[in-house]
Amino acid sequence: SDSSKPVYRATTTAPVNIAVIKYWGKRDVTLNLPTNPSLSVTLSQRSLRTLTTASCSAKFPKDDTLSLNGKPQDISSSKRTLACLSNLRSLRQQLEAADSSLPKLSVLSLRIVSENNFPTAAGLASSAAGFAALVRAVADLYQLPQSATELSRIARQGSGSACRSLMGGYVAWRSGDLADGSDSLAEEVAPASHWPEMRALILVVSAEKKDVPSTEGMQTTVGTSELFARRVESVVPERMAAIEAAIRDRDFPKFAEITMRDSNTFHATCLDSWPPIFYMNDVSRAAVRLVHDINSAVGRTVCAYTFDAGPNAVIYYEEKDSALVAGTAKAILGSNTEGWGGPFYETLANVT
Ligand code: 2P0
Repeated sequence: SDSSKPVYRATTTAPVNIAVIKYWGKRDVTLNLPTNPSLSVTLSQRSLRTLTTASCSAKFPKDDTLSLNGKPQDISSSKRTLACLSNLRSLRQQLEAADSSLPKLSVLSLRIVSENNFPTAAGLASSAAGFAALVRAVADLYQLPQSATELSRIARQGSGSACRSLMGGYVAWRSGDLADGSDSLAEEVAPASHWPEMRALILVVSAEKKDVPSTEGMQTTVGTSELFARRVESVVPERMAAIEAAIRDRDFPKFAEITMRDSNTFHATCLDSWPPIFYMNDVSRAAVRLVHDINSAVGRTVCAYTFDAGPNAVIYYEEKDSALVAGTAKAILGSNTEGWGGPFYETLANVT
């Protein structure tokens, strides 16, 4: 009877992360192995997050199910979701094989229910928080002993950037050398508490779905951009070392310059792709000019922009400059810019 078939359940949240050294390019599309390392700041779960509940039971229908924002998703056509679930099931099977007193959860079908509190697929890193939450929820349900870094290997197969959302603070994704991806992992460079003054303001220029999906855009860039090779060979390795030092020293001007330059280099390789790819628009460019204008008017670097695969701006600044940066950005962009989609999110980067 159904009463002898318990429902096991775990609920978790995962935050969005915003890269300051961008992941763009895969050396292996199936395993999501990147052409270069990347580094991100994890945002506060209080503002942007995915909430996921994973449950399993012998009562459930035979096939695993996943719903996102109330809409059922077709898991069987998502190789990435299947890869994550099969990796997690094997880890659970290992536990069950070693301890026969454990319930055999690995043979039960899963029901995963996920909800974002921000626009999906609008260049707001929804896949990062989504797959990180999925992996964390099932790992918790299965009571897996693996560390966040070990789980990042699984989340990476869901979406590359998801591997960086399993940790707080400043997180590096080491690209790794091995063909099987076992050394392509995320690690915390510094905890949130190391630099708690960091803030991020998200300027939502458009909540529409983006034009060119990341995977497709990356492949076009890898295959056609001449600037891209130099980015991978020398530009990113030097910037990774420099930004890790800036984070260690809490050197905001240095952190800011590297962040802005890497966003610009990433979008330059997009423009250099054939056919060219555009993610930034006129409103994005107005935000770039505003950040440079604020910095030059103040006479020191108080804010830094970065843009992902979409037009939305993320502006990093320190708490002490909050009124100056967030106040000015809202006053100018919020009221005067045509095509402004809003809303703004001010988020404590870093405090989870
Ligand atoms: C990043 N982006 O580092 C970069 C910067 C967009 C621009 O990671 O194909 O959704 O799932 O591995 O992770 C967006 O790419 O791509 C991304 P997949 P993902 O955050």
